[in-house]
Formats: sequence, structure tokens, C-alpha cells
Amino acid sequence: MPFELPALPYSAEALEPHYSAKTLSFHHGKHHLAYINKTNELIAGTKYAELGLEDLIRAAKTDGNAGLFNQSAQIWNHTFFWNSMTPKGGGAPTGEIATAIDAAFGSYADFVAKFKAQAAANFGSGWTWLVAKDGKLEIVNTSGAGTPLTEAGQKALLTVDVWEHAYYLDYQNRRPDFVQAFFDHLANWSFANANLKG
Ligand code: MN3
Repeated sequence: MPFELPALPYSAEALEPHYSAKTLSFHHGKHHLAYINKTNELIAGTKYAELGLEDLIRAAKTDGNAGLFNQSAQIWNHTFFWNSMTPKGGGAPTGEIATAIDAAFGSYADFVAKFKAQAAANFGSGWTWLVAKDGKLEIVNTSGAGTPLTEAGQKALLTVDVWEHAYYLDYQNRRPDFVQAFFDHLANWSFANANLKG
């Protein structure tokens, strides 16, 4: 079955003013869709065509099929990113994720500062992730389409897309301002808590 563009978990205007409908409509309707269309093109008539998305990404990585890995991992990463945001989200988390953040980073404020610094240091296009690794939280950068999905022992909890297409219309070159707005207004801590438990 060809892959299809998943619907956003909220309306295109729902994250304004922190993430504009214009950015979201391009990012979801053009960029995310392009990764889906390209993946469908690449797998048609191949051994990959019957695989679910996660198995497909892992197979492409194992096979060294960089073209297919890049397109398919970007499908997964973007769906994960939409779910990492929610209208009226952000602010200090509650639940298990709050305890785990304090244990790993000292405080929520220290965590946000470290995440911002790491996102700023992610050279070029990539992703900055909060992951659980061996029972402890870590902030990791991936480059291009890189994803914790294919990293042994890592469970993705929350992500920020730091490709310029993710924020340039709203924040121009100010990536740290985008990351700050993400944590002040958008971060979906329910999603992170569910991932931590799952
Ligand atoms: Mn993107």
C-alpha cells in the first residue's frame, strides 16, 4: 500500500502565533507530502513495497540505501514532530517526564537551555530530540533525516525540526527563538509522557 499524508492532529491555524498557518501548510502540505510521494516512487515494485514504515526505514538503513532512508525517515520524523506540538502546549511538564527531566538535567529551565544550545549547534539541516536511552533522558542531534528510530537503545520522546524550512518564514535565522517558543507554547508533554511509558 502506498503511504499517505497523515492529517495534522490540529488545524493549520491552531499553533498561531507561535507557528503560523503559512509555515505549517507549507511544511505539512509541501515538504512532508514530497517525502511521501518520493518514498512511494522509490519502493514501487521493490522488496520494500510491502513493509510498514518503521520496518522500511530500518531496512533502508541496514541496506545502505541512503536515498530511500532519507525520504522514508523524513516521513516518520515529520509525523513525530506534528505530534510533538499541541495548541496551548509548552511550559514545564507534569508527570513522569517532569521527574525524568529534573533527574537528567537538574531543572526544566536547565533542560530548555541545554536543548536550545544543542539545537543551535546542530550544523545545517537536522533534528534535535529528547530521547530515553538506557533509562535516562538525553538530548541528541541528528543530521539530515537521521532518526532515533534506527539507533539502538534510543526511544524518541519529543523532537524539534531544525531544518530551516521548519521555522524560516516565522523566525528567519533565529533558530533559538523558535526552540524557545516551542518550549514556551507548543511542546506536547502528554505525547512525551506517553512515549516514555510506551
Ligand atoms: Mn521539516
